[in-house]
Amino acid sequence: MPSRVQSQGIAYHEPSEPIFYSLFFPGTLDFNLDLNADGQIDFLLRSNDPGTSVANAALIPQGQNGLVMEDGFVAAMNEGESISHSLRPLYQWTTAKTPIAAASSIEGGGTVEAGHFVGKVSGFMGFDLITDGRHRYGWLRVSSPNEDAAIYANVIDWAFETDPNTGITVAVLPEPGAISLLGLGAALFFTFKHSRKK
Ligand SMILES: [Ca+2]
Repeated sequence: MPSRVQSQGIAYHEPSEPIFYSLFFPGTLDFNLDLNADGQIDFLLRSNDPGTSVANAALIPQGQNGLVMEDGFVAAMNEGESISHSLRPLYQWTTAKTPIAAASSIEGGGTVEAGHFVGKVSGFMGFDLITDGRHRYGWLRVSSPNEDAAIYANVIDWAFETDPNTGITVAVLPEPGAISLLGLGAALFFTFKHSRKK
């Protein structure tokens, strides 16, 4: 399997509509994520999966798609980590529905939270879009306005490597000219973000 480090083509996307999960959402809420904009839903982002009795959020792969998991929860990956066929030993690929976070109320007030996004302002989820046995690896960034992505977070942006079976590095984007952008809105947003970062 080829494992080129150099990125040839990265598709970057910033959602035009708010996409979020909230463990306080009253009932189950799904967002359909079509990450490569081909009309096929790739993942469901679910608030409060009814399969468990505690408040939760989950990422649900569709078809053969995969996500990066750590100890039974969606991994909260960091900038600079690589996503490819082989992952760091603490991570695993899974095609199963995987909780992002869970929270239960305790007597006397407060909550007990579980998952890798507990207390994080933002983090990255690794994904694998599989079409005809070919893998396209990517990352999706979530950010929490109340600084706890185990309770509530918005999807900020995502990117994936368009060359099949080629790894991607979390949050690393090539120069703007080398990116195949999905729509003008994404182009404008990227330019803004890129210049602000420097
Ligand atoms: Ca799709």
